[in-house]
Amino acid sequence: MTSPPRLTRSTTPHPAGIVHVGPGAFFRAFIAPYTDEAIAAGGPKGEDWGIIAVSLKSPTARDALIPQRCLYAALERGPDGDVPRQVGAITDVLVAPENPAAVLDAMARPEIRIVTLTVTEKGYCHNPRTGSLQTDHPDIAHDIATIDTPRTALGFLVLALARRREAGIPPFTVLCCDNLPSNGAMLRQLVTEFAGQRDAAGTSDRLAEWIAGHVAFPSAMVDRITPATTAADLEEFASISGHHDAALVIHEPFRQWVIEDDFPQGRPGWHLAGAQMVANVEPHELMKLRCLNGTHSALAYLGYLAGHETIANAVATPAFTALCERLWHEEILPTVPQPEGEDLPAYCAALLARYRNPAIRHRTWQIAMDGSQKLPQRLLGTLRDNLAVGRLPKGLCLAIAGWMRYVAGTDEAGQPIILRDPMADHLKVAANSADPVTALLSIEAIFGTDLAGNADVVAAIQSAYQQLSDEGATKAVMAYIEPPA
Ligand code: CS2
Repeated sequence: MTSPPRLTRSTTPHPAGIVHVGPGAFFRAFIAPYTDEAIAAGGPKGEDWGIIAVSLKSPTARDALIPQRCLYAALERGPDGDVPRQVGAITDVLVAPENPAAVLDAMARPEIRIVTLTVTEKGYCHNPRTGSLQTDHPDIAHDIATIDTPRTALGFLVLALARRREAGIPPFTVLCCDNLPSNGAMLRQLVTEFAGQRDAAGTSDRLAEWIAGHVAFPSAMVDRITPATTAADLEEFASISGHHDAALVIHEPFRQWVIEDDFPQGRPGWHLAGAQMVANVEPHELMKLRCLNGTHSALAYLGYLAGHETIANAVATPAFTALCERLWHEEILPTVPQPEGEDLPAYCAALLARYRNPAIRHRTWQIAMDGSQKLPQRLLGTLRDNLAVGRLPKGLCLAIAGWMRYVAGTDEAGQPIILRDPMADHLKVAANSADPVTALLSIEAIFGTDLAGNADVVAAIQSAYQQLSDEGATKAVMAYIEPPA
């Protein structure tokens, strides 16, 4: 590793122009560094884009960052070594449950022109299959009624927008940076639905209409592999650098940010840092969600069951490499429209090299989390597009069966799997019933109704599930890549 930076700030923090919700590792490895570089490249005019980070849950990020004056190192780990960088875009960190008023005040300030979000799929409290608001979610029900103490991202956005309307301040632009399809359009729909519920309850007046007419929700595709930082990473970094960095993040060299350029109140010069500003991000999103996240989830479930702790371990085996290659070339790429400027086969070859990066220990267990929220956009849309042209994609069915085996909660050695999913209780019951495939496929919030009604799909998933149970994941993957003659 080249000599790591000291955590020093030579100038005062930049004035804030952005509030970011969800200050986890991905934000610190991606949005903050891009913004830092944009500020540096933008000269004096680019300076007022500092970021106030907001945690909706725990104080962890605040407790790590504030004692370090919001400075931290982002450590790029490539096959050829490590490159540490100091990131300085963050100006403050707020913890919403401790002081929701401070968060609303920050979001309502005129100089805040953008609110960015990385709250993970489940943070939007939507039905993963349809994208509509889960009005029976306890936090959403609470936030629809509250005047000043929201708990959810949607609650904060809508209450802050309402305040700005009342004060005659133009609305901020909302930039969703989570791995969801058409994420801007989806968030616009959720925010207006939520505001509509408040209008109906009499807590606001025609707010939904105002939001729909005045607030921009550009979509974005985000990409950088960022495993959770472990205690061992912190120790290793401290021993090399000589200082403890509680907010350290570790990421791969690659990054890609494709953003719809719709920022009525202006934006940082993210393009100066390499972000691609486009008119329509959808083809880029589909490419990434299906090629990267789709195979990531397949590797996570099948790899975990086969005993691989990390993605790099899984793709170090010929069987799991061949699994990815067959999935891409036979089942995924035929469903992906051509994004401008991308070479799809080369994109997939580069993905394999990224997965193989031995310096990135991305745990299969981490990616396996929240499958109920991830399957629809990662695997099920691709499955449906194959069915629409008369193809039965057996590899996707195997990946779905892998998820079904995984959520049953016991691995191939009989050890318990710690299942993290907002639907965990429901999934465990279904997965441990007499006919797990039928029981899981009938969960409409994940699968809709069409897949359970397709006899070919049901048979393919049943057969893959049986094979996984009888012979284990490695053999099931081998049988898919080399079907018996
Ligand atoms: C991963 C993603 O955790 C997961 O589910 O598939 O976080 C993935 O690493 C990123 O989308 C890469 O950009």
